Amino acid sequence: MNRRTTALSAAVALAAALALTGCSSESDKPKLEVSGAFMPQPVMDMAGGFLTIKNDSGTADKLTSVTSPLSDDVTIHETKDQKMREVTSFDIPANGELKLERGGNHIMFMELKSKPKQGEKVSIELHFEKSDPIKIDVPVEAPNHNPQQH
Ligand SMILES: [Cu+2]
Repeated sequence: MNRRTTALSAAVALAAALALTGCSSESDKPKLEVSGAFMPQPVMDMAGGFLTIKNDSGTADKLTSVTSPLSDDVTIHETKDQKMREVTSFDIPANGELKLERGGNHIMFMELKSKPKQGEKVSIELHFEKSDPIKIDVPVEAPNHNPQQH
């Protein structure tokens, strides 16, 4: 084996080691943090839910469903051209965030079992493609509450 071959095989080994490192960091679990959740006090037997999910990792995830004792019919909706449409999931980009806000993407609660009032809290559980489920208590705000308007 001449010197050149030795250097080459060392380089190949190094590249392989780097590739392995790259792989293992990509299989890290997404780090999700939920903030700013609220539900406007429902006026009929349906309600919307809004929140932000921040992803502090290099791994993208997806919000796939939401469950709650408040309703057996909870879906996730996007709004396009002022019309809402059910979707199967929302992307939570790596090192980014998913925002559910008025006039845009939202959680939809139908056929409410009770009508929560302002000041009360609604328990919901968020389900993801990769992360473990996250359970949070969502405060009920005034029917016209909108944190975007300041
Ligand atoms: Cu909707």
